Amino acid sequence: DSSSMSSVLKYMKANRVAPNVEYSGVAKGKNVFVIHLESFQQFLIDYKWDGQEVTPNINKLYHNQNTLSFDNFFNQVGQGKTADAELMLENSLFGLPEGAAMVTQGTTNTFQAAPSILNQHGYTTASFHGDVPSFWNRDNTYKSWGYNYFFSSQYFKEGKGYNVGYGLKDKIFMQDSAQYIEQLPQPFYAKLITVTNHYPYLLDKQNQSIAKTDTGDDTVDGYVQTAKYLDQALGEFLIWLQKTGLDKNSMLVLYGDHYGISGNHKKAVAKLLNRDKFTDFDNAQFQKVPFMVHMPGLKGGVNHTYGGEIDVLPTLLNLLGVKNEDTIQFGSDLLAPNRNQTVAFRNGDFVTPEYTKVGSTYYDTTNGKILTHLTDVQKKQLAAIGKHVTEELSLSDKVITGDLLRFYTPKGFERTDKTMISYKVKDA
Ligand code: GP9
Ligand code: MN
Repeated sequence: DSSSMSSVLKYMKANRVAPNVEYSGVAKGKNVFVIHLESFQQFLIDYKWDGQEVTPNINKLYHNQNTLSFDNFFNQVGQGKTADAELMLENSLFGLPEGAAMVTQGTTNTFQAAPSILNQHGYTTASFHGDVPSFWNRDNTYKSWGYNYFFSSQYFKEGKGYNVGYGLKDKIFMQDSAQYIEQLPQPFYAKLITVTNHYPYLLDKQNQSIAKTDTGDDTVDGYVQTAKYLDQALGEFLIWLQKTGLDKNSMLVLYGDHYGISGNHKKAVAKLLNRDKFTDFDNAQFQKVPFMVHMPGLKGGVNHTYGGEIDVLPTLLNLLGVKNEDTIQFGSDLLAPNRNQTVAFRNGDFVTPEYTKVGSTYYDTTNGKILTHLTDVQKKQLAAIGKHVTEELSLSDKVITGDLLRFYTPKGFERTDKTMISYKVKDA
């Protein structure tokens, strides 16, 4: 209701952080590629196995001087996994404590999502994914978000051995997406959701080009193989971008959506990371995923700010020079000086540059040690951080469960008319 909305607005007013003006509009009018790296964790960056880099193309991009890379960027998903990541990235709203908001609210809710916002700035918006359109209710949610096009499995060629796990293999998917990308009016915002690097990390012999790891844990050991395959698919895609010249007028955004290896595989992970143990603190650190923005001429470097998926939309809108002052977004520009570096996890745990909370245990983030004797000052700080985390999560939940955005329209915002959008949706 409207009283919930006023508490949300009050929160926004108190917590809004001005973006980094040095980066405002540096990508104005550029095409945007958002590449969703399925289950891709930060530890894979520069990771070596079997005498080779697992992901050389992603590593190269990570270290490129025209890439803004982040090494303290966390996934913040809950049960909705990929769906939560998509929701956060394009709305700066948290996933729900249970289930996936794309499924439960995606069809009916009012959103002020990236595609709608960018449509108004002359962008054509399209999502690409090699699974059936109904998965995570994408076919309906994307209309609510304003996606002009949704290229799902319905649009891609089929063949023997083309699919593995949840959909089209990444190399075929990226290759086959090209014909549609080429036809998009520019500037466009195109999101490509890969899927091969998904549990249980299956891949045909022909496409395996690195040995499995040797932890002895079957749910873990194929991970490097599919991660490498994803990296190669991206490498081929980057070459295509160069061939078309699209690399020159496009901004490339890459992110990992969530962990590939869950906290239930401590022994195997310790072995992978060459450590003797893997604690709950290590597991919190293990939730880091890549976030990179690449563009010719962009002032890059590895940025150490603590942030996460909730912060992507304000970051991108600033780079694109889109005014973003009265929207309902729970994140902040990752490049903003003096931003709040508290990273909230869906279960109320959090990480900051100083503190890490896992359940009822607090750690010193700088060294991973358990804080056993909290000083009064620390107690106060932790209580304040905890309160902030609870507040942002519960207010975001109210926005979604109460469909509060239908009561509030940012200045000048116009939602893309859903009735004008249609995708091929014959389901398998
Ligand atoms: C399926 C894919 C997988 O279409 O996006 O989602 P996940 O299992 O990672 O949430
Ligand atoms: Mn996923």
